[in-house]
Amino acid sequence: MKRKALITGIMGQDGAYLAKFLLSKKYKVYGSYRRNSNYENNRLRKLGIENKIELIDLEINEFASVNYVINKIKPDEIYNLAAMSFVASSFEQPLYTIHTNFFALLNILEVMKNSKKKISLYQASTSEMFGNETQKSIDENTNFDPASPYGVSKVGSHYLVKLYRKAYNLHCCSGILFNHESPLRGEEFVTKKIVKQLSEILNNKRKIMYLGNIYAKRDWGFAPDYVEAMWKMLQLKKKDDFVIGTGICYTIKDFVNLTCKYLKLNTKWVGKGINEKCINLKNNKTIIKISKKFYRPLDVNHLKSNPAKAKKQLNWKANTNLKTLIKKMCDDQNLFISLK
Ligand code: G4F
Repeated sequence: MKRKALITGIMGQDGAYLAKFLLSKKYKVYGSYRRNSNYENNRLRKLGIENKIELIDLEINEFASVNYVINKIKPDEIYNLAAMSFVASSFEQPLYTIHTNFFALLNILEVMKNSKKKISLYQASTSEMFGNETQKSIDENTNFDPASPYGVSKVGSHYLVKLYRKAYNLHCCSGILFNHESPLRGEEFVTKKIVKQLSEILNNKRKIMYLGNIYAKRDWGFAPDYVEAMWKMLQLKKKDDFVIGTGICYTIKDFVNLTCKYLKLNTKWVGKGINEKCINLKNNKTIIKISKKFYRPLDVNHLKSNPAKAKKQLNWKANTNLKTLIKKMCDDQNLFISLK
């Protein structure tokens, strides 16, 4: 009998890579998407797996819908990746963020609690839960101090998982994933925005890019490495929570500079604060400016993981460094531009 996995949020970056990974492990994969959302399976198509997955229409905020789908499929494993995951938007849509990220998980946990079948659940926790708590490496014992409605919603969910594990002995765990990117990353996130817009500038399809806080530091890994960690967590007999990251962090400005280097754009930064800008030395034109529009009411300035527990207990480590990640993203972007 094939093992059955249900992935909520299958249309996102992680959902698509995880589906591909689970298919390679011979799972029967079910993927849920929102009834009212624009049905976009371009990521699944790009990975060549759109016909290998059973897509399920699920309204994750409705208990009846969650109850019906889980009892119909009877999955062995559930990966709850459905979320309002863009931190900046969570300031504009706090209620929607908390509903989608907190109450949806509660629906799943309640169904699991009442189910006779042993179901394992992976919950997508995040480094955004730590906020500006620390400048040091973050591990599973670091205090939470969320700096956005998104971070708050994820802290709540994180504690729900712990509570249901302890109180009802449910097989559930949370992966505290630091930023993870890929060619499938959405354009609203800063890495994809930088790669896409600099590639457009290089190809004379755009003149200028605007960024916000370029001094924030992030610990960026490669999404396909991270979905393997999700699966490994669910294979543990005794479920536990893990920090997943590379252990190295860079500023947004570093990411820009490494991308320019890979694209062979010879650039120089001048000015300070809101007036800082980046100049293309080939023609002396400004290609990057800072805009207040992309600043958040509160930002997380420093995120760096300590993934030692995952290395020891899951035998997992990030295999892709930032330079390789940028190369993968740029090569994909430029192939896309050249095919247009
Ligand atoms: O790419 P970002 O939007 O990702 P952020 O906020 O770190 O969140 C991502 O990673 C989290 C894991 O830590 C996930 F939980 C979350 O769902 C998401 O996947 O922004 C990164 C940094 C921020 O400090 C932001 O202020 O880049 C800064 N930034 C500067 N200019 C910008 C921009 N971010 C965006 N999106 N767009 C800009 O123009």
